[in-house]
Amino acid sequence: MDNSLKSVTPRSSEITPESTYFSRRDFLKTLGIASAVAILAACAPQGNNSQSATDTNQEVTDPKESGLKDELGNPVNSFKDITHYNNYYEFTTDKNYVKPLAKDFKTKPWEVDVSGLVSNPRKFSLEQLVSVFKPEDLIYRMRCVEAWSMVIPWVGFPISRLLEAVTPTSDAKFVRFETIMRPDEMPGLSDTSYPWPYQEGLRLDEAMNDLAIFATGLYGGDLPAQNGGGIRVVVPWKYGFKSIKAITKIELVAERPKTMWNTIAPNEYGFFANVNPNVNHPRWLQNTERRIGETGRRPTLMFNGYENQVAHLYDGMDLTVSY
Ligand SMILES: Nc1nc2c(c(=O)[nH]1)N[C@H]1C(S)=C(S)[C@@H](COP(=O)(O)O)O[C@H]1N2
Ligand SMILES: [Mo]
Repeated sequence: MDNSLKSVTPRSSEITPESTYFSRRDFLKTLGIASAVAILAACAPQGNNSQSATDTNQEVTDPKESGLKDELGNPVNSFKDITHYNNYYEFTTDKNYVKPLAKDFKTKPWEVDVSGLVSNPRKFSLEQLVSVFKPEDLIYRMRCVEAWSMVIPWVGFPISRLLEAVTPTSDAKFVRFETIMRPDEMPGLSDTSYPWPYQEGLRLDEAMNDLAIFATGLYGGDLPAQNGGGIRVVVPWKYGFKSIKAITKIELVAERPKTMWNTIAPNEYGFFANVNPNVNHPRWLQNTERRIGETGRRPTLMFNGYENQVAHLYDGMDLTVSY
């Protein structure tokens, strides 16, 4: 994504420019007549090594063969699209080069620290998260603020489950997420014009909505480094930049937290950043989008098509302006 700061000039070749979540059972039903590869992938237990699991059996997943669709009937993107075209500024601003640059990024072991306004602050290993919260297959649309989109079969669990396990106090009003910083493995961190670490936040009621998840995998396997492994946030009704990758810290706070894109360019990237076809970005329209893997453009849907599940969170907010 690009922004208004002179010192930060990402190459943005990309200004042509997310109901229902499925239970594992529904997901498998949705498969219909599916390829053995996809069924194997969807049933595979979480492996031990993200790189090898994802690069062998899943590399070949063809969405047309898998038959996987979201609840609106849109086919999922291929494993290749999802893992070769990424926004991840800690590595590079070039979406086509995140994968090669992230190939040595260690997604295991992984630990997340949960602190702040909670009764039971604690650390979770990725293995603990998986065994306690039991991630499921969930197909969500992902709509980048840059006006491209994908449909992604995540493996994840509701953020609400983790929050309930640590018991937020009555003062907790927001959740803040922070991305890990490993300068030796993340070459993009050397660009000090960005206010690292990447940070994001949600209002507590947004974070408690069932659609907001922590993703620990995709296509039934582990979460590749370039998609935010060890563990990331996915909030499908918001622009993609809210779905923060590689989180190492979760903090419950009383005040609205600082977030990276909102700090860089508040007039372009609101804190709420709900997908809204009626509110244009200052420098481009938001009423259509380019679905990766398709030609032409499709209409962008209010709340990325999740209006029924989330519109109530914003009762009383003027949805004709950006936040
Ligand atoms: N830590 C971190 N998280 C991030 C980003 C980033 O640069 N760094 N980019 C965001 C943006 S702009 C988008 S569109 C999505 C892209 O996710 P994907 O590459 O898995 O499709 O990740 C989001 N999460
Ligand atoms: Mo994005």
